[in-house]
Amino acid sequence: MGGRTGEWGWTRVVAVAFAALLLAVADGSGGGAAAQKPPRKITLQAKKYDWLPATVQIKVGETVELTLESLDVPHGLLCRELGIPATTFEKGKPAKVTFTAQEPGSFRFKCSKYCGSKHREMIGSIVVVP
Ligand SMILES: [Cu+2]
Repeated sequence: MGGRTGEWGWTRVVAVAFAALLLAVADGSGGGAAAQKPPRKITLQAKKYDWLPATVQIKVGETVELTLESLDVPHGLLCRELGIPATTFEKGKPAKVTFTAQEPGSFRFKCSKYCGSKHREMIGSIVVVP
């Protein structure tokens, strides 16, 4: 008897999992259509002790793909307010980060990889306009 109950329970688990899978697939195709708009690509270069450009302007809701290039030593990008984790990159080995700004404002980002005496002054900003 106990075994039978167990079998039934298993069948239900499978049925629920299958239903969840169908829902996930349905959701995925819908989201895919919405996400088809390609991200805006911006190249951000770093050199001791500047960001080029120092200010990046984007729009709320816009998905942006930043390509991070170093012109000299290894640097890093960090912008907690926009959810960009510390990402290091070096000359000849660019890194990419993708993010979507959810609200307008001016957000400062900094170098997250010690690169010399004025490392702390290596600050730029991402301006998100409505
Ligand atoms: Cu740096």
